[in-house]
Amino acid sequence: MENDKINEEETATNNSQYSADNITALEGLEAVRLRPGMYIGSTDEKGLHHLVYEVLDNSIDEHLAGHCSHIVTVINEDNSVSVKDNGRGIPTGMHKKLQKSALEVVMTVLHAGGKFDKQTYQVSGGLHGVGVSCVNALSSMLRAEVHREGQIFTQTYSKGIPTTSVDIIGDTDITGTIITFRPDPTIFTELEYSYETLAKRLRELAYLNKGLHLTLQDMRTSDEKGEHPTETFFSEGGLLEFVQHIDKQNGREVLVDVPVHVRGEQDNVQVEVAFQYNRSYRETLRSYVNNINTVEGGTHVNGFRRAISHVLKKYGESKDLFAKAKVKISSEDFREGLTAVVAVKVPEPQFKGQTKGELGNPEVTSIVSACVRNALEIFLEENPAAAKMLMDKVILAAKARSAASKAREMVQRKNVLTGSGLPGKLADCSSKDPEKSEIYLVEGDSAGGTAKQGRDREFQAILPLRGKILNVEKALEYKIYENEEIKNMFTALGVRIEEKDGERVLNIEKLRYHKIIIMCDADVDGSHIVTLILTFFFRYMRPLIENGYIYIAAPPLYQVKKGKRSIYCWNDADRDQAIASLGGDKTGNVGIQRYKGLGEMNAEQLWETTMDPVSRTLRQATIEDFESADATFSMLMGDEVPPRRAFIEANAKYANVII
Ligand code: 0RA
Repeated sequence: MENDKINEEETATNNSQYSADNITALEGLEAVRLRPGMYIGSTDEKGLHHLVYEVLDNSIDEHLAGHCSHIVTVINEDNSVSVKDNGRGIPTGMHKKLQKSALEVVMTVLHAGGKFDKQTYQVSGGLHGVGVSCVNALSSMLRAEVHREGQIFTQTYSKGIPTTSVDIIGDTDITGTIITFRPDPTIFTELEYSYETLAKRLRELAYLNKGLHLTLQDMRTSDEKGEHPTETFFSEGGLLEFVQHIDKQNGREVLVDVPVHVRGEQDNVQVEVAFQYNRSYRETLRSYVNNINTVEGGTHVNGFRRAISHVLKKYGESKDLFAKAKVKISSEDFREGLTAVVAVKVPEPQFKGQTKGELGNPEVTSIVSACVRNALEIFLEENPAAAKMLMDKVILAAKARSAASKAREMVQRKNVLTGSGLPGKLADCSSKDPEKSEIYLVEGDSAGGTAKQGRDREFQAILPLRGKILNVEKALEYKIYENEEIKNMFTALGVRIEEKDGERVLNIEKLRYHKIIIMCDADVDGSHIVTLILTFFFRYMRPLIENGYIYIAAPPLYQVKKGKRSIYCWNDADRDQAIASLGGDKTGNVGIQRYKGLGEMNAEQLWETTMDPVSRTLRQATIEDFESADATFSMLMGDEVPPRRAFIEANAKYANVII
């Protein structure tokens, strides 16, 4: 049947068919240009990078087919990108039905994708796998160069339409494909590639495709020796090394030296999972379907979690450990300190969820679950000492969870009982409309006092925080409810943590302010306090960040004064400009005040510079990338010093503080 169809297509070569197909191809490319978001997600920075991932996908397919060992991605000087592989090369022979080179078909026909012969791993519904023709349609220029059968073939396109024929430009003794494309500036709102973004994806792809060398080179910059930044990503151990990398990057100490690593296949679904436990209290789980990161998880992740809970619970019960320890175990307890990567390959994945980042195929759950169950049972049997450590950890997690639940109840119940329930230190605003109301969380009682004098009482509330708040990254949850400053934040904000199906969720229905502004001194201690407060919001009140309610105030660093004229400055460059504009130079004439802390400003100055909505600068806290934010908080607030020092040294130049 399948063969019949192909034969029929190959022989249908009459002219009307040919031109009709051409029109269809053009319509296809036009559709991509009209609604690029439908094909590549967006036309911002994300979409721009997506073009590269799309081209890489084809080369990785060659690797999966066993024909490609090295892929080189080059960011060219003009922000065009070249992806070069040593695969078999895109076929260049005549496509019988369309009467043109297969190369042209692959590059110009939507969904031809170059994968005529393997429909198996075509991704539908997700954002990848739309094919290199989409990239072509969205590029002002694309050039394909194919080394195959001893010859070099090239063709060039503009907006997906060929501008040359397929030309033979020379001889070659290698095979492979080089795609160079320049994203169309009339489509994309951002045109500059980020080395870091591409490096992160290539690193991930190296772990997901062990044995494949992935090189990234940036021609836009060079060092003193004239050499361009270049990195090659390669993993021999695949996911096993991936979980080790994640824990190392997060500065986490592992419980057992070697991760559990499983591979299996059933009904055409390939499963690969690696996981290990560390001494932290967090779960870090990354999941992939056909090399695509599934940020919202899905059936593969459910299968993994089900297996972990099932096997560990059975093991503990068989040894009567939970009853002896007098704890009631919940599935959450098996997730504390767990780092895992779950990667599956599914022939026809269905993606759902808000960002299409969740796998929907129900059959995958039991396939992953069975695979992981087996491996974990064997692991526990073979490593009794590790099993004992794991069980101790699970029991501790259950105890801590129960303590946290009680402590939370105490704090949250007390609020209801004590009338207004608002903290004594809070100077509330008169407005009761959360959308119009703001709260300043201010470092120290003295600056808090100044802010209370300087504010607009109608809509600005002030909550002074004493000194450094608790580092929640290192504290068990129940400890945070014993902390005065944290308790005050819960009550002042009017939010509560509730348990739904064993998960903790933040209820923000009664949130009292839609702007929560952290205001600290512009010095090292102040920055530390901002980080501590952000860590608290990230770990326990993340929806407030996700909804865009969290801001950081920016007090000025200098006041430059001459006579009655004064200019506030937020950095050294502005200061120098202010000095010049007031007719002074660095040696004097002009008065320069350097503000080390909020306390050096009077109420009026604080209002003018930092609190007046008309003139203040607020920085909104956002989460661009959950995984790297998670890793950064762990690393900044955790135990390991070297990664923290490296981060501070690398990022000090962005910090707007006086050291
Ligand atoms: C179709 C068939 C074959 C290879 C490819 C496409 C192919 C596509 C791309 C895109 C970028 N690099 C690529 N490398 C290969 C197999 C051809 C054969 O059987 O030799």
